[in-house]
Amino acid sequence: MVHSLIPAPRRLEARDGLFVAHGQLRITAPAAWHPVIAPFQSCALRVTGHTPLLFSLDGDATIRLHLDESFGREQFSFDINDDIDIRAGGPSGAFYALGALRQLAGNSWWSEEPLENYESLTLPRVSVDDHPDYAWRGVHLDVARHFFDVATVCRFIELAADHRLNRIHLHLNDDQGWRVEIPGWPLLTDVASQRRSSPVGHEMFKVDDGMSHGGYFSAEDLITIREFARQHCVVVVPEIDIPGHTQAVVAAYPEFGNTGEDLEVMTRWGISEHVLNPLPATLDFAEVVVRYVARLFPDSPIHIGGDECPTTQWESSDDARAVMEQHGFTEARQLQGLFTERLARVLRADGHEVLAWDEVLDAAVPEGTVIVAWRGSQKAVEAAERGYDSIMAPLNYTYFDWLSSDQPGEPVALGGPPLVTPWEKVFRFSPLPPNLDESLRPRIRGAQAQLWTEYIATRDHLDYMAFPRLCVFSEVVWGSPHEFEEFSARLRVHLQRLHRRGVRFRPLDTTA
Ligand code: TNX
Repeated sequence: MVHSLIPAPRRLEARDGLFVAHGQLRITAPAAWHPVIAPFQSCALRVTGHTPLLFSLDGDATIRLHLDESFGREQFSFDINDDIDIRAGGPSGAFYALGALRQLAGNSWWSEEPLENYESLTLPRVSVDDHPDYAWRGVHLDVARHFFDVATVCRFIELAADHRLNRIHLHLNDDQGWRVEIPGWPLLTDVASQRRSSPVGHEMFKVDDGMSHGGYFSAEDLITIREFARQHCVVVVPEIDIPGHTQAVVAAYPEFGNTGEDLEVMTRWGISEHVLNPLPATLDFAEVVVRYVARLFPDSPIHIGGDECPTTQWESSDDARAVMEQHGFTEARQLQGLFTERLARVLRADGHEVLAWDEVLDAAVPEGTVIVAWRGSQKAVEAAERGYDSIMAPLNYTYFDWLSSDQPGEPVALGGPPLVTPWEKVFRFSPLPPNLDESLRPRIRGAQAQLWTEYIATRDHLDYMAFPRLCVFSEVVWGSPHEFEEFSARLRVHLQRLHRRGVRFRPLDTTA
């Protein structure tokens, strides 16, 4: 047992005795790291009753953080003796080291509320060295099928960061809702952000709740999320999903659709055939919207969607056929490449890296686009062989909207068995596709877990689907999975921390 750290450290050496610091802590750290130390300070205030004093100059301190230029940015080591010395390669390394101290310090350090009886900081005397295997350790959250407010998204980011995940991919639009205010396009919020009804229970029973559901983020909201994430060393990756999954857009602006018919925002789950048309005005619109969202996230990669775009309407549209002819396309599928190429070009000119779901590989894809491989690890292999980097998001391991078990009593989820992903299975996931040539290994940036929210409408349900699978995923993508029995023992201890934090995780042994 390595003091139940999750993810497990590369190296941990335990010594005898405890470190105890009474009263107000004093911390020294490079000034540039102070913002990411703030979350630790708030936590220490809840536990000790004092906000730790934070200085940039070396001096007398309980916790001293130093830059080690030989370290990777997320790498860290620490030594707990009479004081605590932390070395890190950058702010994230420092943040993760302090996170590890919170795990070592005991469950009070996970309390959401100030303690009734303040405690000292008590730690085992250990030394730890750690670094991740993968740069991209992500979690995706669908705020389109069900909208989650700023507070819920920030809490989710905080929990992801506690597991050293460093990317949150926000899925901001879909057939069933548009979730971001765009100046000049008021109907995206007035019309597309609301739906009249949602399915009750499983989609296949075709029962409606008849209750309107909606919501959207203002620019200010997204900046709040972005800055909160930054303080937790998480990069927000916004996604505008185009040209498919856009029935809500077409409901608001029928001129961007293919049939001109009067539509409403989709009230059932599944894939709409109402996709964007490939006409110049529509591509202009897509460009304006995506660049606007991207400007709110100047330091972020931008995801342009591209999944599941049915071509049925393009095939029977004269306009679409004319565009095909103009480009010399022989298949409607190629029209999707017009969106991918245009958006990738302008976003890259604006300084962003561009991501897209693996379906974009079926039409033109500019060099440098990063492929999010969801239909299976083979898609990452294909991307790598064609010269693209990719992020592993295979549905059979990383779709946490799938059932947690095949036992009765699980809340309704996307599919029935065999669409089941127990936490034990997540432990067997490897971000490296099994049949990837060794030379292509650097093309795998990392992996991410997906939380699609057709069947997840509340924060408690989100907790249940995300945890403990996200804890397991964090260990795998950090790159330190141990032996299963040892890991499960560690996970049990870790779940007590999450319990203290108020997380409504799925109990490990419950089958009902
Ligand atoms: C496929 S994965 C989708 C989503 C659904 C999800 C349900 C992907 C890029 N598209 O639209 O929500 O399956 O698991």
